[in-house]
Amino acid sequence: MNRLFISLVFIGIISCNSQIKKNPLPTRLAEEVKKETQGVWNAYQKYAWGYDVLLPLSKSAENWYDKPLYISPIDAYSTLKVMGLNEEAKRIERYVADSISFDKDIFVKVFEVNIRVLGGLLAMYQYTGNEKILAQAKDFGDRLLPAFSSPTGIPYYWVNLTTGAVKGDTINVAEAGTYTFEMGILSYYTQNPVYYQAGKKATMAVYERRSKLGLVGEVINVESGEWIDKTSHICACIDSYYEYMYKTWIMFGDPDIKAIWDKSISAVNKYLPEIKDSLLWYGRVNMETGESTSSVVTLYDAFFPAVLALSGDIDRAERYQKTWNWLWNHYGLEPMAYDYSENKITYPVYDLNPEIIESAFYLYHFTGKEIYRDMAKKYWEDIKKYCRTDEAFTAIENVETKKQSDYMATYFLAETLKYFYLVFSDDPEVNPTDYVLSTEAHNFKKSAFSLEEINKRLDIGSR
Ligand code: DMJ
Repeated sequence: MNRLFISLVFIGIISCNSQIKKNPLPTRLAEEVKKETQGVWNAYQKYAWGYDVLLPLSKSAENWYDKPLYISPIDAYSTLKVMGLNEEAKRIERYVADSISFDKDIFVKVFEVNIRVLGGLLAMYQYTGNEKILAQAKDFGDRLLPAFSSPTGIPYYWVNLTTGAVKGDTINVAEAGTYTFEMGILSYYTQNPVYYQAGKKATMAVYERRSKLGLVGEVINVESGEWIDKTSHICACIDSYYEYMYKTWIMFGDPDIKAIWDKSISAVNKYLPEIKDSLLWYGRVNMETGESTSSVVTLYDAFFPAVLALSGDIDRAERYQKTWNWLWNHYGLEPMAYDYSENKITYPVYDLNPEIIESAFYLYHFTGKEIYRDMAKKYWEDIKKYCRTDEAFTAIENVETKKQSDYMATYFLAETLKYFYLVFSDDPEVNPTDYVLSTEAHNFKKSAFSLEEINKRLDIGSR
């Protein structure tokens, strides 16, 4: 009896220990990521408060334009909230509500500020319900709208935030068609369909110019709608055009967008994949002939396993993530551009980009396989080893020499650190089933948007 009791206790201890030990890393790592984020945020406040970007090596700051748009804090807000860094987040909310104005006589890149500034403001409103924040988001959205006044509906590259003047009639497809998500949320919150309809018109205008094969090119003229570059791929310069089709569909249920996703993804999966040394790559082809034009890919492409997994194509997602994981491990960080036929780097920088971590997070969520957390763990160790500075993290000039350069992109706070935190957290509240994360990782809870209201406020079905 005693022996049985002792054995049961022993077994109990073993199984209890094994439960505790089963996954000791993730929570500890999530805490570590949170601590590092706090450190990075302190460095931003110390050296760059009021500016767009922190320069971690020179401990100074820089703006994108002549005047600041506060891009780092606005972009960082949702990450701070996800990690429960509420005091830090509150300071940003107060600052945005009471101390900043977007009435600035500067030309801004419509695509970049839409995903970072408008997306960040909308996430801030979602968390706070603060009407002053919504007013800022609406004001900013209104200042972007003149960009969509081209004959095709595809936005001009630049818009002046004060005058509404536009310039830049040549734009890549990511910059042309990545608006429906933020603009849709702005339409929902303001009950005015004008924003979503502008974003949707731009996406449809690109899609309607697809080739007979169902592919789009890389660069288009916003006035004539003519293709300037007919190279088709999923790399940087097109990437989020596809990402927003699927995410817009699951967020707003717009059947027009679902239809173009279905057609587009089948063309992409038909013409772009190429197997090299048993690894799956998505290369570059001519949009009209489908013939291969280049095997140079960009590290941005590592967003695609996440989108594939989200759309239910787990098999392709896992195969493609394996490719990116191979490349990461080959160099200990990813190069910005790589030629998979020649096995050589064509552009050696690593700018603290999030995509491969994002995909590890999605795949861990959808498959539950520990290998994806292990991948993320390796990326985290490498980033700490090579990109860490005494107070923050910085970009790498060359992934072979690992020489650091002096720049911490705003998406490092918005995306990279957030995805690390989420993949290392057990059962996180923010996950790809309950939330849709924008291309800049701003997270929005699906159940907070009612389908009936979406249809009304975004005017879905009006085309
Ligand atoms: C981010 O700013 C966005 O995810 C964008 O869509 C492309 N990638 C960068 C970060 O690499």
